[in-house]
Amino acid sequence: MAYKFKNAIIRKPNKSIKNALSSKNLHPNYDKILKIHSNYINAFKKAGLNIILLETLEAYADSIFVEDPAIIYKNNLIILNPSDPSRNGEAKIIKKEIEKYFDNIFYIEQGFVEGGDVLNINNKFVIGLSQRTTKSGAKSLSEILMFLGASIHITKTPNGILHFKSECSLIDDDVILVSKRMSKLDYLKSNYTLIELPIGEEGAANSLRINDKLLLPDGFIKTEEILTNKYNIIKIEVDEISKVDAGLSCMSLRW
Ligand code: CIR
Repeated sequence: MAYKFKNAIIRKPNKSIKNALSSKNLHPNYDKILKIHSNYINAFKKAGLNIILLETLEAYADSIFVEDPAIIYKNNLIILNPSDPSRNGEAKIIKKEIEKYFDNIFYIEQGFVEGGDVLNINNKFVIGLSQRTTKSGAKSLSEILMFLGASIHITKTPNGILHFKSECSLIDDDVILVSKRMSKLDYLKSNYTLIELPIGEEGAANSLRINDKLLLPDGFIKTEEILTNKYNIIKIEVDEISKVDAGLSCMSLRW
C-alpha cells in the first residue's frame, strides 16, 4: 500500500530558508520553521517511522524540501532533475547522502522532474507536467519506473499550481484528497474516489497519510470535519512553509 512506510528521510532546517523560492515573495521565519519541523518529526514518530535526519544544507535555500530531488520505489533510489537552477544541485548532494540505504540508483537521462509532481498510488505513478516537470523528464522517469514494474499515467498539472501534489494526496487505497481544480482531471475522476475540499481550503489537499495516521495541515476546519470520523488525524501548523509554496509531503522521502 502506498501509504505504508517504515522509514523517512528528513533534512534539518537551514537558516537560508528565508531566501527560498516563493511565488508570494514571502520570507519564512527560521524559528517558526524549526517549530513546524519538530512537530513534523514528532508526527512521523507517532506514525511509527524510523527517521534518517540529514544535515542542514545552507547553500540551498529550499533544501528541506527533500521530496523534490529524489523518488524511492521498492528500495530503488531515483535521482531526479529539479528544474529551478537554485535547486538543481540538491540532487547530486542528496544522492551522496542517501545512496547507502538503497539497492539500486537510477538517474533522469533527459528533461526535468521534481518529486512534487509524482503521485504514487500503490504500483501506479501519476506524473503531472508542470512548470517544474517537462515532457521529456516525465518520459525519462516513466521508463525507469516501468522497468521497475510500475505503471504510469502522465497528465497536466492545472495552471497556477506549483506541483501536482500541491493540491492532492492519496489518503486511502484509492481515495485522493483534491482541490476543486484537481477534481476536474479526467484521469483522477474516472479511476479514484475523490474527496473534494471546499474552496478556500486547497492548502489541506497536501496532506500526508502515513500508516494509520493522517497528517493534516492545521487551520482547515471544514476539511477536518469531513475527515475526522474516518481518519486518525494529526494536525500540523503549515503557515510558515506555505509562504514558500510548500506543504507536508515535500519535507520528507518515505519508503
Ligand atoms: C520550491 O519552489 O521549490 C519550494 N519553495 C517549495 C517546494 C515544495 N515542494 C513540493 O511541494 N514537493
